[in-house]
Amino acid sequence: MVWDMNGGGYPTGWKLIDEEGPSGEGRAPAFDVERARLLHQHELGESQCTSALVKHINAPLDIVWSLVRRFDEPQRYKPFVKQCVMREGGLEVGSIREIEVASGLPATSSVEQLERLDDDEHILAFRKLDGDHRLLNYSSILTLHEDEIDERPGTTVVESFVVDVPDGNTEEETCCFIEQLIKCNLRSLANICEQLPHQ
Ligand code: A8S
Repeated sequence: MVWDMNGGGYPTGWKLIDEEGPSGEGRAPAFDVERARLLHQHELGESQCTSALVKHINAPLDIVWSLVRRFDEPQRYKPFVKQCVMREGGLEVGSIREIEVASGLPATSSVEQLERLDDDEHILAFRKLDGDHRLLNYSSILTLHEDEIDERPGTTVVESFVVDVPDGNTEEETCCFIEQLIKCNLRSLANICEQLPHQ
């Protein structure tokens, strides 16, 4: 389920991925939402679309960040990544990875460049440079925010993207397709982090 957050303290249009149902909808986020909003502002060109998804994870931020920051190993949590090979660098800005996409998707590969990796602010941004897929000029930003619920350490993930709307598709189709993929990624990230042992 995706709840469109016009209330609850999130910016308009952000979509909260929440399997718990509408009860969680109105929960006031315990982090600086204005800062998050500023981090996820994209400049939108002509025929581009953008969206932002939000997922709460019941695990400390350090655990979530330890998976997310590994630009060289997206297969750790992204279920559609079959394999990843570094073409240039490792975790420094400018590094380039090539992903082999799992079967069943309208793509086979994606070449992606790390644009930002901030271990203090917990920000990761990358851009798709090339590959056999239809998502031209795709770039995304993922940020983590400490967000405890009932005094239990938690993390809110915000992931936003901007992309060209491919010829023959509508803005809505494009956004919807990408949102589905990101939702799978963030659910998988949550499942893994929530199962890892931590105090
Ligand atoms: C990500 C996000 C996305 C990845 C898309 C949207 C992609 O790598 C996959 C399937 C496609 O059809 C397009 O964070 C493309 O990776 C999984 C190859 C671009």
